[in-house]
Amino acid sequence: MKMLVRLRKRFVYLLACLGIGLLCTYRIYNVQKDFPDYDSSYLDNALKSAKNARDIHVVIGYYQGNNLPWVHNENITEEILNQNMYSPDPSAGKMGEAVIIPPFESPKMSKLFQINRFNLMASDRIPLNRSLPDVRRKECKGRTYQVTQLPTTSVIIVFHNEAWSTLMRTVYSVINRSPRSVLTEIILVDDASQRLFLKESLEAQISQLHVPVKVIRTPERIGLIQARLLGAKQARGQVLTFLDAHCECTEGWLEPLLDTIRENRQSIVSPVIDIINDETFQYVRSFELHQGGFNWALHFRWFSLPLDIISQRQNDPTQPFKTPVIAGGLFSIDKDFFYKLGAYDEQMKIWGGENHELSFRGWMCGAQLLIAPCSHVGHLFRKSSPYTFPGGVGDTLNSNLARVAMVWMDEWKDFFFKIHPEVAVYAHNQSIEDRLTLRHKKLNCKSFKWYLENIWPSHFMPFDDRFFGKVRNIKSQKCLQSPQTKTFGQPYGVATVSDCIIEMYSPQLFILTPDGYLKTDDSVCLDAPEFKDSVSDVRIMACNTLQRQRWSYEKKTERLIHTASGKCLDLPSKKKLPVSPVGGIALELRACDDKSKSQTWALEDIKWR
Ligand SMILES: *[C@@H]1O[C@H](CO)[C@@H](O)[C@H](O)[C@H]1NC(C)=O
Ligand SMILES: *[C@@H]1O[C@H](CO)[C@@H](O)[C@H](O)[C@H]1NC(C)=O
Ligand SMILES: *[C@@H]1O[C@H](CO)[C@@H](O)[C@H](O)[C@H]1NC(C)=O
Ligand SMILES: [Mn+2]
Repeated sequence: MKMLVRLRKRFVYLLACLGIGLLCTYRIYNVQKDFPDYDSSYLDNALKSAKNARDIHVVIGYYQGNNLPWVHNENITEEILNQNMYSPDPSAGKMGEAVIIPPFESPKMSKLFQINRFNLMASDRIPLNRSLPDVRRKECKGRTYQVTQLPTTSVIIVFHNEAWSTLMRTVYSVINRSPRSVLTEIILVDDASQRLFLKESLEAQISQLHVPVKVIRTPERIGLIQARLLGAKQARGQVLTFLDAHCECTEGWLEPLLDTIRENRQSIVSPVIDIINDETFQYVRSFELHQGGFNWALHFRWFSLPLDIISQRQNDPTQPFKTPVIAGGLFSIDKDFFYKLGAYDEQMKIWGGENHELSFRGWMCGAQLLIAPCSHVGHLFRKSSPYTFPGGVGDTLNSNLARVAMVWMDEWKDFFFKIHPEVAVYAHNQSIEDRLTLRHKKLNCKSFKWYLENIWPSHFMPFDDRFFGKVRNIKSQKCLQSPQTKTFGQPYGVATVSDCIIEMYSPQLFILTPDGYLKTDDSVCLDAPEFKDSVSDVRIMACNTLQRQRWSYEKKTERLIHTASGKCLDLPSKKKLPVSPVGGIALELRACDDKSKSQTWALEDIKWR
């Protein structure tokens, strides 16, 4: 209980800090990482409503400003905060290797870690021009680009109290690994940082570089969206390339981005985002074969590429592939097209949801959003902590998400607001006329239905072609429920039935797609082994389009038949202990039996719009 109170305090503080900081996670390599600062877009489980916050693996990322009560930083003085401790060791971190701080220095290391929530001591040891491995596939290394044909670009980097070494390493990696002729300039937008080393001494340093680098400073904190707009306004390159302030670009990162825009000016293109480890600064290659999407809470998620894209890629793995949503931190866009498309929604505050807004708007209004697999940029992902906490969600983010839903999601906004009433309360006083005019009058954009059908056919939203609602077992009168435990941010575990909950309760809401997948939020599916003998367990796990996840509902007999085994979804034959404290009963597959009442299921439609 004490723990809860403490966590609640933290959470309240966290919300108070939203103005200066961000909440987010990022999931890749099945590791959850956070993004505490100016990371535009990685929303997380932590932002679920209090109602269903129990047992959710929560990841909190925050920019902690100078002081936060729960961090033991009382000894981090202004003097330390304002000191630039960059002191490179020429071999530290070379070729993207990990930097190991010797044990005798670990007390100091831990203390400094709190400042930026990454290993500042390690960062300060790595030269600004550190070498990195070339992580591209061989097909990418073999590709050449006509640099003279590529459009020019301005690289725009927004920062707030960034460490000097991470910021400057970002700048150096851009300069050292971009063809000089296409790199017009680098624009640093300082969103009201307090650190002294980011002031005159930064300007002195960048004036020495052989690429124009300028700093724009905001008199007060304006947030990521406004800061990017400010940078974009001053850009002289043909393409805007946005980067976070703690990235490292690898060899050949820029050409594929610019080439994609050369081919089609209406492209919005992201690199593959690799991982810079927050403790060691090791450069870790990440998966290429993921695309961005979102869950029912509109939180950004990575999902495996659909099979049709994977098979297209077999001919040419260097080709950019579609992504329904971009992660939002790192991307390139033609400058004129950016403005033609409506830039950013200026009424969105500080941070959050702007990547969804840009992605929906892009796809629905004539752009294509792509990931260029030959472009790899490392991003420093900060560590996550598993918290369980109660509480609501931040004003900023909810207000932004409410705008996204109201302007772009048509009838799916009803669904979103129904299952997230805590966001719906921010809908009443949004003025969205300008954005609606942009959508319907200026750009003649397509519908959200078109977007779901054509751009993200593997989505797991309710839709005209499918059942949406509760799946009730007739004999027990209990409802199919996805597990409350999460692995890799997705519910995972044994499929159970539990007492039916009357409200729109996400874990008990399912869709049954026309091709027979019984899916729920976060793209998880009802799954059972294919073999025909013996009683077998039924699970909820990541959807994978395999036969073992296909089901058919026989209306007449009300049975749910597993396609691969021909067996029926059933209650256990003998009384089993509930698998969870909430009393879930684990399900089984059993030979179908006309007389068995425990094999009968009612699909109860729920009105979602
Ligand atoms: C802060 O410094 C004092 C004295 O220098 C020391 O006793 C104390 O343990 C330090 N606190 C932390 C959290 O490091
Ligand atoms: C980085 O810069 C230093 C000093 O200019 C130089 O000696 C070193 O070779 C450079 N390292 C790389 C990897 O280019
Ligand atoms: C909208 O309502 C919220 C709370 O309901 C309030 O905090 C916010 O200031 C309001 N915004 C405007 C523009 O009126
Ligand atoms: Mn970032």
